[in-house]
Amino acid sequence: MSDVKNYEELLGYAEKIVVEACEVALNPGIDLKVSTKSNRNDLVTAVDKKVEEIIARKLADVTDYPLLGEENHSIDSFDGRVWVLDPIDGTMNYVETHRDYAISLALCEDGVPVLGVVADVVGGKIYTAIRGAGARCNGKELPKVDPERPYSEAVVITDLKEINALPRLIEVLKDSRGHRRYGSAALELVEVASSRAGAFVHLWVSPWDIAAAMLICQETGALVTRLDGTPLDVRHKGSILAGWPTVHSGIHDRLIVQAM
Ligand code: 2AM
Ligand code: CA
Repeated sequence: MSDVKNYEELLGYAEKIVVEACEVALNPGIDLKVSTKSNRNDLVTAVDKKVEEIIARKLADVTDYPLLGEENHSIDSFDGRVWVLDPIDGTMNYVETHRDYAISLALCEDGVPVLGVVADVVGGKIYTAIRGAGARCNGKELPKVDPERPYSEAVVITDLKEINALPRLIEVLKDSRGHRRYGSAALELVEVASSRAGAFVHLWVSPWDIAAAMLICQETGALVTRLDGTPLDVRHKGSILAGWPTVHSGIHDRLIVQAM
């Protein structure tokens, strides 16, 4: 085992491993064997498990950090360095629409993402970030988001499930450019980082859904919190509100502050 410590080197390994895993997702060579988890639309396939196994093995060749993976890898604690992996984020899309799914890999230090890779597998885009050093897409620096672009110019990414749980969202969305939904939290977050969407609202994300993409957002100047505006601790499942600064406060004020 090599003694790999520095972020650039680690990101290089992570990116290479994720790019190789994209080929497996695109050409898995095995039966999908789709099954359900928490509900009929929460899917897992043999490919989710295969991608996770391959990435776990390759990570273990270069570091001895523990791995938290959605399908098969648990950790005792988030202390120190921990890899956090979603082998396929957007499994429903993987099975049904064959696009808009991601491989998401982050390295956390004491529960804080310090580097991240999100692969838009079908779109052929690899988003990366190192804490404090900016975010990139296919190697090219992602420009900062516009901190003053108003809520009225923002497309908001959210879903019927959020609207059902928060009926006020319907009124809030009327002030925006409208809403969209892609079905992969990691890809939805990089839409915000890439300035194509102004905000992303989801009520039930897990660490592996957001660890990498949240850092990519933060490195472009987007704000990432819980829906109520409190800090987001990626170690725990819960809500997320990510957005360009004015759009983040625009949603928070309309949805939370004005409701009080
Ligand atoms: P997944 O595809 O890895 O399960 C879709 O709503 C987005 O939310 C996806 O990023 C999906 O990740 C995530 N998600 C988290 N919990 C989920 C659940 N119980 N059912 C479906 N999607 C879930
Ligand atoms: Ca997944």
